Amino acid sequence: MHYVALFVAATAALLGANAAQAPQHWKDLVKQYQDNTLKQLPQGNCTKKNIVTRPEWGDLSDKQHRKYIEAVKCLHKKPSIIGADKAPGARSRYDDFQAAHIINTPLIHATGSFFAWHRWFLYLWDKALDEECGYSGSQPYWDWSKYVDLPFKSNPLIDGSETSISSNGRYIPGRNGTLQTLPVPDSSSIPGIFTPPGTGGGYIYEGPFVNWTQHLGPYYNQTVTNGIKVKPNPGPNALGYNPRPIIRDFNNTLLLQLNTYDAVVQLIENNTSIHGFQPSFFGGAHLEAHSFISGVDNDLFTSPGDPLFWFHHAQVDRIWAIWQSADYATREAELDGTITLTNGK
Ligand SMILES: [Cu+2]
Repeated sequence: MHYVALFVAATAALLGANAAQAPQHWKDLVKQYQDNTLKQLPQGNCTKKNIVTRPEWGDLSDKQHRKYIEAVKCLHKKPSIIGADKAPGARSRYDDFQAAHIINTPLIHATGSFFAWHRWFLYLWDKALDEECGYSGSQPYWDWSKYVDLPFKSNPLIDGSETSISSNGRYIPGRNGTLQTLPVPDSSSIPGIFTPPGTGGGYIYEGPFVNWTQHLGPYYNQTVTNGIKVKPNPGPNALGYNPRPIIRDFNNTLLLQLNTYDAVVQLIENNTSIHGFQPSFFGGAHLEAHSFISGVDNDLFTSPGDPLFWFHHAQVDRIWAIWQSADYATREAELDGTITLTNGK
């Protein structure tokens, strides 16, 4: 695979996107992104011919779905190399990625490095899928808007079939939402992240990831009160060994607020500076989709433990790339803030 930068890599993925129900304005933004990105080529070793593309899951064939699922399971079988000093609970190469996210969480969320760190993280993930597990494609994205007003079973990514990333958790009634406090010195002055209960709350029960075991986390022990009792992590900073299946709690209401095509267009158009774009996106569409997935995704630290994380963040990266492409000269290297969570406030 050839990489220059992932904003370049992501370009041609959009060429295959099925945006049939998308408003014209959104299609124009996507077209502008493709044109402006291709105009920059060749760049280094990257040309129009070898550019890496990111597809939307629904645009891939079942055969391609199976290959991807196989590669993720392969990373989950390969032994961890991160080292017990860093992450004593890590058992697999998959866990190494989750551990890196846990360890870096306070530096990479609501900080200047949020977008760029996660772009690099996706790049390393792609590289591991390719070099360690022989997956020749690139991480597909989850187009939230494409399925947002349909039952989640309409989305082949989460329809629970053998070619999906499994589906919802079993429904558990009578739950409260979860509240994550932020890992800052005086968290009492900063509102946490509240997620209301959704339509699942239990373990996933259909599709290829039913027998998947997560090993690290949780960081936030309040998830214990949200339906299934999750054992607190026995190690330091959620990095001890704590095997358990995946919990999900899909909630379309959350996506309908900030993840529709119209909302995403507004996010891009209304924010001409990174200082508006990043906080609006981080606290808006980005968080809503994490909360839609729920389970381990109600945990800022451990969210990559659910394989849906990669699809969600490929879409976050795509939206950032579309925003950047409107004015590469200014926006390509523009960052918002320091590397202290919430900028030390
Ligand atoms: Cu993250």
